[in-house]
Amino acid sequence: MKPVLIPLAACVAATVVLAGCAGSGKSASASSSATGATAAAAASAGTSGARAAAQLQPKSGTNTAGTVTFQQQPGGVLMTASITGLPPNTVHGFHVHEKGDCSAPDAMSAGGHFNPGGKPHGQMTMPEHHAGDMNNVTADANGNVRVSMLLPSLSVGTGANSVIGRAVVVHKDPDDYKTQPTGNAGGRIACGVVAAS
Ligand SMILES: [Cu+2]
Repeated sequence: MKPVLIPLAACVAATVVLAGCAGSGKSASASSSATGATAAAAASAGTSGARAAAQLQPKSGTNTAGTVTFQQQPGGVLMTASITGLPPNTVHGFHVHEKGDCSAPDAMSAGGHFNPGGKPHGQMTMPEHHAGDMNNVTADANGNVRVSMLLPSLSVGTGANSVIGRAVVVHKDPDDYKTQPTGNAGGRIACGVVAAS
């Protein structure tokens, strides 16, 4: 935003009432055109509004379960997760894996991180990361997670980066966002295949 140039005296309370001060609407149109560009770029990778979901099943002898939904949006894919049965106040690696196969008791059947671009593993905010890299999830005092993230490198339904037919995996340990290619997140404690919904 650049409205700092305008009548500062008239806008002394600008930090609080920015919208009121910038009555010209300049700041609003500037930011919306920026988002619009991102939107156009991302929309080509998926059908806007398309949805998919995965039901997480316990793996590796845990009671961890949950539901993960994906919806194509202009800036990426909006992922929402609701997970139960984690140890209280713990942090867990959380990724989309390449194979939609959760049949193994340890979920190793889901393969590695979903990585259609052949990138190194990293945090999804870093320039280079697997398309399936998501942020760690943190369980509350009751062992539950409710979180949403906008995933910039995935799509729903079309293109090489579509989540459909992949798997969502919850790990025992936190992802360090560095160790290649796994993030050193430990065993797989829940897994769900992603299907169109
Ligand atoms: Cu993983």
